[in-house]
Amino acid sequence: MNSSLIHPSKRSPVRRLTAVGTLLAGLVISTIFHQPIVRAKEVSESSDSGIPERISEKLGGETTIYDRTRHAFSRPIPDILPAHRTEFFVGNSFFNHNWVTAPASTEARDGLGPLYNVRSCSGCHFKDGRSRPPEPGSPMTTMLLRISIPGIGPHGAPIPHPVYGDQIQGRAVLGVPPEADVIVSYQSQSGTFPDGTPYTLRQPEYSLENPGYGAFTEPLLTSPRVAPIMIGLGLLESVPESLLAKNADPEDSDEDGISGRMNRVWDIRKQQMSFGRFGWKSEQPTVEQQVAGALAGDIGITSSLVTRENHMMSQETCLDQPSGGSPEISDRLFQAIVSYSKTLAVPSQRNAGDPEIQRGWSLFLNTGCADCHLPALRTGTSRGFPELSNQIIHPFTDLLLHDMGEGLADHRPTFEASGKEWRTPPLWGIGLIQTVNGHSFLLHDGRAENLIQAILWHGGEAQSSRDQFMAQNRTDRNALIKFLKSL
Ligand code: HEC
Ligand code: HEC
Ligand SMILES: [Ca+2]
Ligand SMILES: [Ca+2]
Ligand SMILES: [Ca+2]
Repeated sequence: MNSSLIHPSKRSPVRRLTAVGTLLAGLVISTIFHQPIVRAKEVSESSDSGIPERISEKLGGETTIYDRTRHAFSRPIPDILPAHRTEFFVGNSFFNHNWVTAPASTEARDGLGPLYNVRSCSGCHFKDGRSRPPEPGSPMTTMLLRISIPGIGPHGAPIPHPVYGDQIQGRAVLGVPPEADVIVSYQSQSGTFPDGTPYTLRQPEYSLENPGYGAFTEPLLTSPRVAPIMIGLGLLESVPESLLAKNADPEDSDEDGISGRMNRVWDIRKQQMSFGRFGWKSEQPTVEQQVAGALAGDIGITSSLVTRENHMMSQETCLDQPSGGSPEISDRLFQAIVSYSKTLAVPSQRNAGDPEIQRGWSLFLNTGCADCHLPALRTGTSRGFPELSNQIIHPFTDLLLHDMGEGLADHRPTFEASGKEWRTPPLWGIGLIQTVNGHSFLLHDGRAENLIQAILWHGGEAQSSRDQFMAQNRTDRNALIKFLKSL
């Protein structure tokens, strides 16, 4: 990391927030919360993107909402511009509604498939939240399997499989064979913490069954991915590239074992390579391109940005299917979904004054978690979205790629991300997934059944951090987990 940053392990222990000793219940509106807020000035004085001693419970800056219910990920940012509010409601409607086969009387919503995964965005991002892996033995529906063949394609992109393309679509419109069922099975491994507490981990294995277009040619590269939470994406898009670049240390020149690299990916709008921010390997440069990719790849809806249907020329039955228009989604609706995806608010941290949570936060810093899960960033001037501009945010990500070791590797390079590298995922909202989505599965493929398992899978650059977590006593581990659950 950049040497101007204060390394957490070199700092004095985090000060207790004496004024905030009370346990807080219900909606957090009390003025004592103004106590721990890191003011913009403080962050800029300590370091641009550095590690503050305290974080505000307003994880999304002034765009934070106070909601800890099942709707916590579905709220627009407060003070949203009226024009964006309109787009938010239109976008919300199209995010949740099912696309139908063309031609249909509801012309604005037809064009589904011919190949698709699910019929709506919310089919995976249920309640704007996070999807879960399928039960062992059942076909994958709400997550997806990216595929490719070995080699490097144009601009460094993976090379699509000649028949099945770059993703398995397990469903298709009537008369068209679906591509395949992706089935997961798990192998359990167990071990014990140094203090004797037992744990188990499960390593997933995937198989492709019922192929609709002939056997899969080997070797096939695969990468399973669950759908992440939709909150705060406009904020993450607004963090200046220069700020993120400061945290990159591709050659690990400060020798702290952590490199952190930027992915450079193809930007369709700009027709040039751009910094990748979105997706588990940072393979999309903008929310807009991610949305266009999802429309085409996951639902089979073409847009002005991704004009091609998701099937390959060799999938002949697909070629005869009626189209829902050219493109299938109008620019107005497409932009409404993009705007919606940028303006979903981040919920506040809960119970920030709880002493155990504060201790967990200090352990988070001292265990090296914050080296990658960066606690504070600042957005720049967001073009077209003044309401997202100049915010101090606490996403707990550096948006950079890290080698996470063999255990998590997918061995499928994507642009500059190697088969072992993953983008640090934001941790805001992580403690509300159970409430909103009713499960606790974590990591890119949902293999971790809870927070502890997610940490234990950390390897590579995060190995030492993981080992420090393991070596903690149970009380400390619980405090750290409680802190994560407060996010
Ligand atoms: C089949 C499941 C599925 C559907 C349907 C789906 N997504 Fe996603 N979404 C994902 C997955 C998986 C990722 C992570 C992608 C990756 O790692 O490449 C993702 C990532 C995203 C991201 C980036 C989030 C981040 O933190 O990087 C956005 C934005 C997004 N989806 C929007 C949408 C929109 C809008 C739709 C509907 C047009 C949609 N998605 C439909 C599974 C889905
Ligand atoms: C070297 C960088 C790095 C360090 C250090 C690190 N992490 Fe992570 N963390 C990541 C990456 C990258 C992932 C995503 C891995 C994946 O999904 O395969 C991740 C995933 C997670 C997840 C799951 C998030 C999700 O949305 O599924 C949690 C929770 C987490 N880390 C917590 C921690 C904690 C707690 C620590 C300190 C003990 C820590 N991390 C240290 C990089 C890091
Ligand atoms: Ca279509
Ligand atoms: Ca395909
Ligand atoms: Ca380093």
